[in-house]
Amino acid sequence: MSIERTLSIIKPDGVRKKIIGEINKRFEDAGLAIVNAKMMQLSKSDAEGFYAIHKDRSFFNDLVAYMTSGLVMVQILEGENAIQLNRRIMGATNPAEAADGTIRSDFASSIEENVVHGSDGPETAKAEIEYFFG
Ligand code: IDP
Ligand code: MG
Repeated sequence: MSIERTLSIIKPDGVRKKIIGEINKRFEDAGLAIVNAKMMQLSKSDAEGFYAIHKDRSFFNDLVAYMTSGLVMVQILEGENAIQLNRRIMGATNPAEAADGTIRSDFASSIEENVVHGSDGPETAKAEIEYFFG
């Protein structure tokens, strides 16, 4: 284990639900520090580039429309084992499968509108932080 950084996004549904504070409290209570953050309105090309790995999936166009539907909070979380810890706090992609007490179990309305993004490994964390923070 080591001190890591990971990219977190509070997606447009999370911002609309006014749970930025609630979500960030969960990260901080778990020992993660928010070391950079910015509110953004993603453009279509921002969202397409960020989710390029999913470009051939049936849900890609819907995903881009959702991610550009309002402001997002893009942030860097830092701490011991931050990448996996953040994924654990978020819960599974599908809220129906997310463990009790996770963000997605508590707040997500569907497999698409699932409130938060988190990098899934060291390489994606590095690339995603670079994508938004240079
Ligand atoms: P993750 O966000 O848990 O890493 P991914 O499989 O990387 O999940 O998918 C990226 C995002 O695409 C999800 O968070 C969700 O918003 C959306 N998504 C994933 N699978 C589906 C699906 O089957 N239908 C609609 N949207 C999906
Ligand atoms: Mg993913």
